[in-house]
Amino acid sequence: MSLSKVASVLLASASLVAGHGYVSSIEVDGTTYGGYLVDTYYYKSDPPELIAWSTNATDDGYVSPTNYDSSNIICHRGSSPGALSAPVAPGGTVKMTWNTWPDDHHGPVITYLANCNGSCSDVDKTALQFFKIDAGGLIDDTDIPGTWATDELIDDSYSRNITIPTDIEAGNYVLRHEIIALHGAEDLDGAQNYPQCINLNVTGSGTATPSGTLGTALYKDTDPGIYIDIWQTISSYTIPGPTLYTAGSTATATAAAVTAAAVTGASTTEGAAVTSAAVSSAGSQTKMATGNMGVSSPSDSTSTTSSTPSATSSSASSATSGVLSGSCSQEDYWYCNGGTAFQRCVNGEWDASQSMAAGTECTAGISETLTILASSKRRDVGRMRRRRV
Ligand SMILES: [Cu+2]
Repeated sequence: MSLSKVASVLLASASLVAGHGYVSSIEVDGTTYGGYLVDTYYYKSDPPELIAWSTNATDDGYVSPTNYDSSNIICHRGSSPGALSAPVAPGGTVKMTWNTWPDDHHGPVITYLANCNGSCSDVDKTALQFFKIDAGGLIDDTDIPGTWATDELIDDSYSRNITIPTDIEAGNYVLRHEIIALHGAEDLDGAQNYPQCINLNVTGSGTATPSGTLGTALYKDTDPGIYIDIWQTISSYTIPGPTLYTAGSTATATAAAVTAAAVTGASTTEGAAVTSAAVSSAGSQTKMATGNMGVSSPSDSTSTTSSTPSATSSSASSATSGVLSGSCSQEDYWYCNGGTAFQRCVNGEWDASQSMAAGTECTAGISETLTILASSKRRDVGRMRRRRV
């Protein structure tokens, strides 16, 4: 070990109280892979070969918005590609598990893919073009600073499941998974990005080649989902980054901006999740079914590799009323039934219908986020004390 590394060890030991996190374990289609244990492997002369990318972020720290145009934002500071890749089928599941996460570091959890166009083990990260495949943002703003995707992640044993699009072409991809902590984001450059990357080898016979965005062009410090005060009631939260890609759609940069109208009085009861409008995927309806008909299952890759919508799919058939049952393909999507009840796509199935809270209604239809319109009554919520870490 070099002297400088010894010095780094001592410094890192002194700053362990920081207590952020990193992805310590990855499950890909049922097989578990080790993450890059930065507080251990960085100091080893011969660390194990992994699907995970290495970094030198031994402080468990973050990348700040002032570095959004630097390569540090791509796969964390000083990152290098993993030597290995995990095979995954289209429609397969990747479960990213963090070693820990501080519960006051609220914010979105976002995941992207980028085609390496060859091996990922020696790819130039600055050339990778990422398309978003999964995103969770604000779930419920009843109690400031709200319930966020990070809180879901903590509740799920620090993990999040991500579904690989069913129609992307086979090849080697970098999966970029990221938490953005917003507890200090009311200040410009106060957000904290914690990106983590792994290598995947997507199998199958997909043909889709979604357009992507360079890592250094994903965000700006003034993005509405980056520069935001979560310590006051939020009428809508826009998940940052390019539009969510969903199988069967063509990914474009034109996010259908859905802005929740005057939600300041969102007087929801527990269970009525307020996820205010954010990324509405313009092409997402192509795989929705109407009424009680099932939606094509994520594992049904043969019918979804085609660019032509299948029989149960029509861009005009997005359900707006009636209880849905059976399978659904867009995990975590919401379905607002006629404005008065809602359901969610959980583990590939529509869950039980729940009534909207008194005085609220949702915008009918299926979308990534449930838009809730509140009665005109304002909530009387005092401004919560800030906690800064
Ligand atoms: Cu912190």
